[in-house]
Amino acid sequence: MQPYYEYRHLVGFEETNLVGNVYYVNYLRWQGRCREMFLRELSPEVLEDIRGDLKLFTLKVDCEFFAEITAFDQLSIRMRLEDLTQTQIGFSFDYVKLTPEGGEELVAKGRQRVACMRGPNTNTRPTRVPEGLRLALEPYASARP
Ligand code: SSV
Repeated sequence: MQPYYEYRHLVGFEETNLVGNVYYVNYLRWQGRCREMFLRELSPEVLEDIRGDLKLFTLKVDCEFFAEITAFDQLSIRMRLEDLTQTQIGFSFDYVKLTPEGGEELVAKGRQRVACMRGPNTNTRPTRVPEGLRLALEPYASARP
C-alpha cells in the first residue's frame, strides 16, 4: 500500500452534537484541513498559484461512517493518492482513531476528486496538474496492493 500524508486531530467539544457524537459535517472539514496542510507543507508554490489564476475545483466529496467518535478522541487522518490524470486528482482518507494503549480503529473513510482549472470566471478551462503539485504527489503514487 502506498504511503499516506497524515493530519492529526484531537476532537473538541465544539465538534460534537447534543448526544456527544461528532457531527458529520466536521469529517468533511477535516478533509479540507488535511488537503490544505498537505499543500502548505509539500507544495507551497501551488498556494501562490491559487492566489493567481489556478483554481482547484472540488468535483466530489464523500464520507462513510463506521463508528461514532467523541470529544478528546485522537484521530489520524490518512490521505492517499488514488488516481492522477492530466488534469484531475483523486484521493482518499482513512479516519483512524488512536487509542491511548496504541490501538487503531478505522472509524470512517472518505474520498475526493479535484480538477485543475485556469482562466477568468467566464472562461475557465481544465489545465494540467501543476508541476509542483505533481512532484509533491510523486512519493504517494507508488504501487497499490
Ligand atoms: C483553495 C482550494 O480550493 C484548495 C484545494 C486543495 C486541493 C488539494 C488537493 C490535494 C491533494 C492531495 C492529495 C494527496 C495525497 C497523498
